[in-house]
Amino acid sequence: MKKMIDLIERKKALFEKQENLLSRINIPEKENNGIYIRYKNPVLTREHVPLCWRYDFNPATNPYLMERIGVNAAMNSGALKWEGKYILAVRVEGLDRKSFFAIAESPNGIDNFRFWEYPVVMPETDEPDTNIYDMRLTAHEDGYIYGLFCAERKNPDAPAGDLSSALAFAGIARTKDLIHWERFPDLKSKSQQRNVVLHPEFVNGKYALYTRPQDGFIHAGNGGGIGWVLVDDIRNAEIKEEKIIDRRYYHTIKEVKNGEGPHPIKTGKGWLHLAHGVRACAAGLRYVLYLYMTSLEDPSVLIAEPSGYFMAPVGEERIGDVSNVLFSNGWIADEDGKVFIYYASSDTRMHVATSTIEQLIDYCMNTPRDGLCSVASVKEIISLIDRNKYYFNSI
Ligand code: BGC
Ligand code: BMA
Repeated sequence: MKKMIDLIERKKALFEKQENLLSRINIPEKENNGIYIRYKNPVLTREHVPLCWRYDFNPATNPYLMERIGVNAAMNSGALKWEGKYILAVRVEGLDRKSFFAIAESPNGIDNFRFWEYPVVMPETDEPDTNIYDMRLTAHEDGYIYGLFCAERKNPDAPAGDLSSALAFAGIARTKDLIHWERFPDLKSKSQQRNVVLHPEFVNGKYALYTRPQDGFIHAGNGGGIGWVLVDDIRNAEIKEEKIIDRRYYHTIKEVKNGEGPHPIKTGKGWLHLAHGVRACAAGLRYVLYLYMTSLEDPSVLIAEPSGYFMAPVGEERIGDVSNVLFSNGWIADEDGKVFIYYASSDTRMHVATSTIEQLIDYCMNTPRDGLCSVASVKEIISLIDRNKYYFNSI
């Protein structure tokens, strides 16, 4: 009897604790750099994942009220404003290292994110996926919502005993309700592909993709950066021609690799892009976020390339399963120009920062370009000091 009461108490406490977390109000950080405002609490963590996905609440089959199916992380989420709600297509990763997608929604985009009742059942192609992750959502002008994600499988040519060598493919699926998904064949590509993103509009009557060709699973090799591809049929997508639109350069934040984040936002001044850049250091790979812009007439033409990172991990963001990582595959632009940037820190949890289209364009257009060497950086600073002298003398 005592044991039964204990179980009831523990179950009650679990639900209460989670409800407090889910309904917690988020507040903006006081300090900001004029470019964006970070919010204090993560918007999603593994603790947000519904208890019914993790616990068997039948005392007969789970007398110790053990967590049966643990969750390791809630991270890299696609985003979409849908039916007035802020939607995240979350990469949920189990203790077993397998990722899957689950939809969470919030009424205001900054707190009260709640998962839907069931995780997404993503159909497979003829070749089953071992792991799926990092979905980008695009409400395309053809009327469907597309989800493009990485489908990872073991490399069949790996030497015996090599249980790490993998191949990355771009999975393609679409839906109308975010519940029922129709899967198409993976993008046909000579290179490995992760971080493939669908542009929201047709370009010359074709579907347009941001790609990220790599020679290997981890190493870019000759893959020069973020690519641009037009495909005739998204239900059977194949890369015929791929041009690099945002290159990697020596001694920059994207020296080792880069990849498109969510699909770009259309603004009066051009397409606004959010991407991640990776460099190597003694502690491993460091992932930061950066912005760039391309032309409205031709979304594959760069028009603004601010130097350096836009956001990098700070405070607790620095620590997690894969430390020193910020990754974003989702943002939402509201009608009034407010932008919600959803980013994951250290492959562990999700956060939000807000800005406006106007501020982000200003940032892209007026941040100096990367001069690619220290002398050029110093020149930019001196030019700013001199302009500031004039400014101070003139008021
Ligand atoms: C992981 C990803 C990671 C990739 C490259 C995959 O197995 O699931 O999170 O980006 O490897 O390191
Ligand atoms: C990558 C991404 C992400 C991840 C990052 C850091 O290659 O595709 O899944 O956040 O590595 O581990």
